[in-house]
This record gives sequence, structure tokens and C-alpha cells, in this order.
Amino acid sequence: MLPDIANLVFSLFPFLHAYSNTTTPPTNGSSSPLNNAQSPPFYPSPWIEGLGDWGEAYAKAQAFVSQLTLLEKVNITTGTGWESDHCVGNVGSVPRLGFDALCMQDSPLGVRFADYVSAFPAGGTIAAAWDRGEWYRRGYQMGSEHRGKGVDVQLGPVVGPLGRNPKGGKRNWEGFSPDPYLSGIAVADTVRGIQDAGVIACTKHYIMNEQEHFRSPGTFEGSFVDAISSNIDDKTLHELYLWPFADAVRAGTGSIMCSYNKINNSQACQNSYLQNYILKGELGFQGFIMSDWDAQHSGVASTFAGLDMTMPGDTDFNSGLSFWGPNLTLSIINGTVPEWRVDDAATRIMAAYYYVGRDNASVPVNFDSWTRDTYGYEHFYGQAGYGLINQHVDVRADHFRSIRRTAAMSTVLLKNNGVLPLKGTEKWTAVFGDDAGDNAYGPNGCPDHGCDNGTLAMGWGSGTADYPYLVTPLESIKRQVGDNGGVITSVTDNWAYTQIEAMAKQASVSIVFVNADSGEGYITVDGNMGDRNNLTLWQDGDALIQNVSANCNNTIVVIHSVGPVLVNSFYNSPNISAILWAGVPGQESGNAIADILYGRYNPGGKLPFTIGSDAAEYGPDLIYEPTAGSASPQDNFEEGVFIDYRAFDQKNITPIYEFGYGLSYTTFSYSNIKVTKVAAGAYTPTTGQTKAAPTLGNFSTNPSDYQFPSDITYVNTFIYPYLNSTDLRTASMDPEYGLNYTWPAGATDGRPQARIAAGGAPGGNPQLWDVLFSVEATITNNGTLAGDEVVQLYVSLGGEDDPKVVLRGFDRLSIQPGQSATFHADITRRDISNWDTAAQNWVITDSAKAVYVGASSRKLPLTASLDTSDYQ
Ligand SMILES: *[C@@H]1O[C@H](CO)[C@@H](O)[C@H](O)[C@H]1NC(C)=O
Ligand SMILES: *[C@@H]1O[C@H](CO)[C@@H](O)[C@H](O)[C@H]1NC(C)=O
Ligand SMILES: *[C@@H]1O[C@H](CO)[C@@H](O)[C@H](O)[C@H]1NC(C)=O
Ligand SMILES: *[C@@H]1O[C@H](CO)[C@@H](O)[C@H](O)[C@H]1NC(C)=O
Ligand SMILES: *[C@@H]1O[C@H](CO)[C@@H](O)[C@H](O)[C@H]1NC(C)=O
Ligand SMILES: *[C@@H]1O[C@H](CO)[C@@H](O)[C@H](O)[C@H]1NC(C)=O
Ligand SMILES: *[C@@H]1O[C@H](CO)[C@@H](O)[C@H](O)[C@H]1NC(C)=O
Ligand SMILES: *[C@@H]1O[C@H](CO)[C@@H](O)[C@H](O)[C@H]1NC(C)=O
Ligand SMILES: *[C@@H]1O[C@H](CO)[C@@H](O)[C@H](O)[C@H]1NC(C)=O
Ligand SMILES: CC(=O)N[C@H]1CO[C@H](CO)[C@@H](O)[C@@H]1O
Repeated sequence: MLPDIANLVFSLFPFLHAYSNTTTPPTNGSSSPLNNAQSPPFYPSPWIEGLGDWGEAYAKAQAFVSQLTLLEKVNITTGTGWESDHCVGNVGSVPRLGFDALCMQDSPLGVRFADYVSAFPAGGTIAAAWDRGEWYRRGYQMGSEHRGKGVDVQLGPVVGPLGRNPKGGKRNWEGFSPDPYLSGIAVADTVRGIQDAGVIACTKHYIMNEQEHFRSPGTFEGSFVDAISSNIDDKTLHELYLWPFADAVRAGTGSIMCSYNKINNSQACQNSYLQNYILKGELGFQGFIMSDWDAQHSGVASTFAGLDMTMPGDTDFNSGLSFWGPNLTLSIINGTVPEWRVDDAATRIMAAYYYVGRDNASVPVNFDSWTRDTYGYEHFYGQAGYGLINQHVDVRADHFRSIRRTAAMSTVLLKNNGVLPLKGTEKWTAVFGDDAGDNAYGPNGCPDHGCDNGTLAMGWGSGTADYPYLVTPLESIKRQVGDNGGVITSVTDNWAYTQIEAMAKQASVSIVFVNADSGEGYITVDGNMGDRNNLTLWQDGDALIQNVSANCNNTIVVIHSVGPVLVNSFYNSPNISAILWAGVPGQESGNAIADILYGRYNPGGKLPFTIGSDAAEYGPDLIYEPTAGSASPQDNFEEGVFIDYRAFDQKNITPIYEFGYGLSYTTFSYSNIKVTKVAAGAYTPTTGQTKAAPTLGNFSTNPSDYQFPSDITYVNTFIYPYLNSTDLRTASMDPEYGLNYTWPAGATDGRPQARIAAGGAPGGNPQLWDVLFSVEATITNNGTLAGDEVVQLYVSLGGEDDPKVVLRGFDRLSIQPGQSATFHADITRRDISNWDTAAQNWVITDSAKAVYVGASSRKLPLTASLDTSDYQ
């Protein structure tokens, strides 16, 4: 692992326009202007001020941190090392004040490494529900489960990756949607839900961690390859990838995790431009930045670049060494880092703690991540402190009910020739596919779910939780048919051709389950190193569908997948009577799909991504091989804002199923669009200065005050804040100790700093959320069944560089047959602004703008122009 000193190097140069002013025209590979892009320096790291509704939490945090000694401050910012304590991440405690060590725990869909917890639908699945209430409720329930286990910080939700390329591995299904607006609403509601339950949300991974290959420095085919660099221009950063993070910050996310990759060739966790300028400056983020596990690559450089908490704390897993811990103590007492910076880090952590009310919600940690045994070592890796470590507390409450409902609400009906809903009176029901049944190893039989056996209800990697049970489609359908006295048989071996053919010929209805999986890069499944190698179905799914449908003219296909899959081979076959996309729906999978198939729940989900007919249609491929001539693979985001439906629209490619598409068992008609202009003031850039950085208390510079206390039992490889020697160089164990006296200009400057025009409050300039237009339309259920319609509002920003349309509003309406409902959406200033790279602010351009309302990104029957003349 090489220390990345990009920030220091850049401080030697004037402010580089690495985040270029213009959208770069697509070019090939190394000739791209983005190739080897550099990230400009920005210092000092902004300190928390209590902006927005953070005032009270800030005051409490400051009062708490003011009581702390330097060692105690270092303790709460530094992780204690991998597998050193109960949770996947733990910092030190403050025993003197009775303050327990904070516990950070995966994952974005439930409590990882624990029993008696729920396995919720993944983010990329519930995005398809397009339902704010469900997102909030899921967040609240996940937060409650974490709280019940003693977790302080839930490591979720995910909006990085956004999903630039659907082949991108684990993090795509953990996140919501490649559309930034949809992701932004989903992340904000999830954050509010988690934090209303009294647990700190950690929105991650900041930023542009769009693929698994090369995300961290490592060995590839025998040679060292440095972490991949996502190279991006300023406009694309703001209009696409940063957008949902701004929503998360505005919703009050208590923490944000910096990612493994580099951005413009500077490691995310020490990228001063993205952490100091963009996140803490422009977005006014008041919480703390935590590193992804081992994503910290330097000590002082990351401290100056805005990192507030290092996870899991050690340089490499179980090295017993840390870039912080003793090194952070040293960097303060040797005068390199000003005290206000560590005070700020500690205050941000404590402010998040008070902001979500953990002072009233906290229970002691009652589980252990590293074993399910009831008794064991408190410090697993160091094998110290034997005792009761797993109390097996059941935290699930009745969450299974909403898990089932949300999974049904997230199911997207892609095709239906009238066969659905099934009556339950079908003479012979045949179920096919490995994806219909159980995993022979059990639902949690593959570590971190790193296999594709049995029905797929979550991807693999750290973003998972153990199932309390997994209801398979086969068992739910069997129960349904059995209750009706019907006949049901199944073949779950996809390669049992003879049996498949024989059974399909008999069946009055065949239901075929197929899937496609992805996950985190440390596990390879079927040759897929986290990222998918292709967009086709796994387990020979296309052949299975072909073998069944060739013999049965009433074949229903159900797809469980982490994202788009290619359906070319079967979607328009006349024998395929219906197609459903069910995502990765969590523990109630079978019940939810049976609810849809048998009409107990009328499907209303819509695709949160595009289904094309070729992987290349989505834009640049993932990088699967190192880039010649660069230590870091150079991933140039040349396509700008044109990903997913924006790319299909730009290139005039007709997708098979477009973004926002989804059918119901009823039908809806759209009429009467009405646009009302709302009086709003002019947009005023934020001006003025911050206060000076507060310094909370003082510290001794005498090394003997920081030595290991004689009464502490040293736990092997545990990271402490103490020094092992009174000689500072010896204590640092760093051969380069004291070598670099020139740190970035301004890094130690605690004087008042100029505010940023586009900033001013959490999320950015508050006037960006001024409502400029309100839009209404009438939606009529002209069918015969009650149903939900996800009504979508798109805006055309009108510029040459702009996508044809961008999503800017939606609502999921339940409408009775023959009835109408009024769709209402507000259009904010932000919704119709573009990022102006020269002004470094949002502007409403003079291009003609229009609003569209309809059922998908390509079915937009209603339109009106937006008169923005007063707002330019
Ligand atoms: C730091 O945290 C560790 C682990 O919780 C604890 O043993 C130690 O006493 C703490 N040190 C200080 C100075 O509070
Ligand atoms: C201090 O940090 C350096 C890297 O900057 C590392 O090599 C060294 O082991 C660390 N020292 C301790 C005591 O963890
Ligand atoms: C699990 O899946 C793998 C890969 O598809 C397959 O080779 C293996 O036989 C399956 N194991 C069981 C027990 O189903
Ligand atoms: C795509 O990947 C899956 C999973 O590894 C594999 O089963 C399938 O055969 C691959 N498809 C093609 C066309 O190579
Ligand atoms: C399927 O074929 C059967 C027998 O030819 C026919 O009765 C039935 O209507 C067909 N069903 C569909 C959905 O086309
Ligand atoms: C409902 O309205 C849609 C859109 O106008 C139309 O295509 C459809 O035919 C109507 N359905 C019925 C049953 O009238
Ligand atoms: C610090 O001292 C303890 C106790 O003497 C020792 O076990 C540990 O290995 C030392 N840590 C480092 C990083 O040298
Ligand atoms: C201060 O301590 C830090 C952390 O060990 C080290 O990187 C830096 O070189 C030291 N600076 C001086 C001036 O000794
Ligand atoms: C970008 O905009 C700034 C501020 O207007 C200007 O100074 C700079 O020259 C521009 N850079 C490029 C590459 O156009
Ligand atoms: C720890 C550290 O950042 N060391 C750097 C000090 O400066 C030299 C020369 O610029 C670099 O090579 C070291 O990596």
C-alpha cells in the first residue's frame, strides 16, 4: 500500500482546472482530456459550525469534546483495528466519562454478521417502488434493528456508485438508481428513517466508486496496480454523481464514507477538493467523514484533507499499526496538525451522535460480528476478554410484514398478455429454475452470500445480512396451488432438459425463475470478481426459458437480478405470456412474488433503470485490465451526464424497457396538465465568512504524558492512542517521520474563511430548494381493478449539452377503478438549474425549458413549457 501524496504534490501548482469547465467531447482512452486528470488542493478543512438544524447538536458536542483530553479525542476518531472489537468497526472509548466505544456496523439492507435480524429488500430493488413512505419505513425499521443490537452507525445507505454501468458490482444493487433525482429522494428518506430510529446513517461511498475491479491498490496478474482513478469534470460531478449526496447531506446524514478509489488521481479519503471544498464547504456537511475499510492511505495528509474517523483503524487489517492512533497524537504534539483539526473531527462525530439522539437511544452492544457463539473473546483477533458476547437479541419486531409488502410494491410487471393475475384454478402449474428453490447449503450457507445457488434475494459481499428465513417462490406457489387443490410440479435443475421438456408440455402455466448476481470484489462467483462480466442471465437462464417456452405457450418469466439483464432472446416470443422483474427482494421473496402472481397485490413498481438490448448501449465498459502507462487505471467519465436513459435518449437507441416503465393489472390515462408559477425571490449567492476554528481545551507537549498507562492490559493488534516511546520518532515507527515539513498551503489556517457561493447550509445554498413552479395533472384509473400508478415528471433543460429529459418529480398514487386522482409536484430552482463551471454556481440558463408528465421516461403524454424568464 503506497501512501498517496497527490494533495501535497498539487499544492506546488496553482489551482488546476482538473474539474474542467466544459463537458469534454468523447474521445478514446488515453487521448481523453480527462486522462491523468488532477484534483486541485483545497485547505483548510472546514470546521463544523452548527449550520441548518445542527445548532443544538453542535452545542452539545462542543460541550462534550471540551471535556476531553487529547488522547480521548484521538480515541474517538481512530478505529481499534480489524476484528478487535464486537462490530465491523469500533473506535476507542472514554472510560473516564463513561462513554462507550462507538460501534459501526454493515449493512445497507440490515444488520450484517448478526442473528435474529431481518433481511430487507436491497436499495436497487426498493427504488422500483418509487414510494417515499416505504423508503422511510424501511430506513426506520433497519435503524431500529441496528439500535436494538447496540449499533451506533449503520453503514448505509448507498448512492455511490450511482450505477454508471450496470455491470458494476456490489454497490450498484446496494444503491438505488442511476438516476440522481430518484436516488436523491430515496437516500434522503432512508437517512431520515434510520436517524429517526436513533442511529447514525453513513451515506456511502463518496464518490464515484463505480466498479469493483481495481477499487483498491493491489496485485493484478502478478503486478502491483494502484487504485483506479475515476476522472471527471466539474459539471458532471455536480449534475450527476454529487446530486444524491447533496440530498443526503440536506436530510442530515450524520456521516459519509469516503471510497476506495481515486478521483482525478487523488485518493478519495485524502482528496482535499472533494472532502474539504465540495462536501464540507459547498454542501455544508456537518457530520463526519469515515474512511472505507483500509481506504485511508496517509496520516497527516488525510487529516488535513478532512477525514474525521479512520476505519477500521489499522494501516492493513491486523497490522497493529495506524496512520492515526499514536500517529495522530504525535502529529498534534509535534505541532504539525493544529489542535482545532482533531477537535473538529471529534466534534463532528459527537454532533452526529447528538443529532440523532443517541444519548437517549443507546444500548450496549449485545452481539459479536466474528462468531455466533454465545461465549467467546470480546476482542476476537487479540483473543482477550472471554465472556458473554452474543445475547441473540431478536430485533425483528413485525418487520416481515412491510418487507413482504415493499417487495411486492417493488416488483415490475414488464409484459402481460392477459395471463396475469393467475386465477389459482390453473389445471397444472409447473415451476422451473434453480432460482425458484432453496440453496442446498442453506440461505446463509455461502459466506457473505458469495454464491448463486437457489433463489436470489440479495447480492454478495459486505452489503448483506443473514436471512432469518428465506421464503422461496416455489414454496409460496406450492402453498397457493395446494390451497386451491391444483397440481404443481417443479424442476429446479436448469440442465435437466428431458424433465423440463416433459413437464413443460404438460403444464397449463409454466413459471420460470432466472437470475443474475453481483457483489463485492473480494469474492469471485462463477468468474465474476464482484462486477458482472456480462448482462446476460446466469445459470443458463436463457436456455432454460427457451426449453420451457418451446414446449409451453403460457410461460411466465420471473427475473431476480441485481440490475438490468438482457431479455432479447425471449421477451417478444409469443409463448412468453408475462415477464416480471422482482429485483433482489429479501427474506419474503416467495410470498411477495406469489402476492403479485395471484393478484393479491396489483403490481405498480417501475424500472429504476433501463433494459437495453446490448451492454454497449449503456456507454463505456468497466475497466477490467490495467491502463498501460499509468499506475492507476484511468477511468475517464467522458460520457458526462449521459448514463442510463439519458444515454439511450442521446444516442437515439430504443430500449426494450425504458427507465420508469412498468405495467399494472389495470390501466391509467393522463390528462389536464396545469403549471403554476410560484413567486420566489432571486437566487443570492452565499457570502461572508465563517468564524475562526474553535480550539477546545489544550494539551501538553510532553511525550511522557502520552505513554501507555501501566494499568492497561494491552490487547494484541488493538489500536490505542498512546505512544510506546518518549522519543517521538521511535514512537511513530515511521522512517519518514519529520521529513515533510511542507504541508499544503493553508492546511493549518484556522482563521475565518470565505463562504462558498453555492453553499450556506447542509445540502448547498438553501434557495436551490425554492419552489418555482407547481405542476398538477389528472390521472384516471380507466381499468377495472384498484391499482397504483407511479406518475413521473420530467424536465427538458433545453441546452445543447443537456439530456433530452431528466426526472424531476414523481408520486405513487393509489386509484380506485373509474376514479381519478390529482398528481402534484413542485419544481425547485435546483430542478431546472445547470452547474455553471465558471460561476461555480447553479444557474437557470436561457434555453427554453419544458415539463412532461407521464408513465415512463418515454411515455410522456402531457407537456407544457416553463416560463423561466423571471428567474435567469
Ligand atoms: C481508549 O479506548 C480504549 C478502548 O476502548 C480504552 O481501553 C482506553 O482506556 C481509552 N483511552 C482513553 C485515554 O480514554
Ligand atoms: C505511523 O504511520 C506510518 C505511516 O505513515 C506507519 O508506517 C507507522 O507504522 C505508524 N506508526 C504506528 C505506531 O502505528
Ligand atoms: C452451487 O452453484 C454452483 C455454481 O453454479 C454449482 O456448481 C454447484 O453445483 C451448486 N451447488 C449446489 C449444492 O447446488
Ligand atoms: C455471463 O455470466 C454468467 C455468470 O458468470 C454466465 O453464466 C454466462 O454464461 C455469461 N454469459 C455469456 C454470454 O458469456
Ligand atoms: C396455448 O395452446 C393451447 C393449445 O393449442 C391453446 O388452447 C391455448 O389457447 C394457447 N394459449 C395461449 C396463451 O396462447
Ligand atoms: C385507458 O387509457 C389509456 C390511455 O389513454 C388508453 O390507451 C386505454 O385504452 C384506456 N383503457 C380503457 C379500458 O379505456
Ligand atoms: C506498544 O507496546 C506494547 C506493550 O509493550 C506492545 O505489546 C506493542 O507491540 C507496542 N506497539 C507497537 C506498535 O509497537
Ligand atoms: C509529526 O507526527 C506525524 C505523525 O507521526 C509525522 O508524520 C510528522 O512527520 C511529524 N512532524 C514533525 C514535524 O515531526
Ligand atoms: C474555467 O473558468 C475559470 C473561471 O472563469 C477560468 O479562469 C479558467 O480559465 C477556465 N478554464 C478553462 C479550462 O476553461
Ligand atoms: C510521509 C510522506 O508523506 N513522505 C513523503 C515526504 O516527501 C517525500 C519527497 O517529496 C516523499 O517521497 C515522501 O513520500
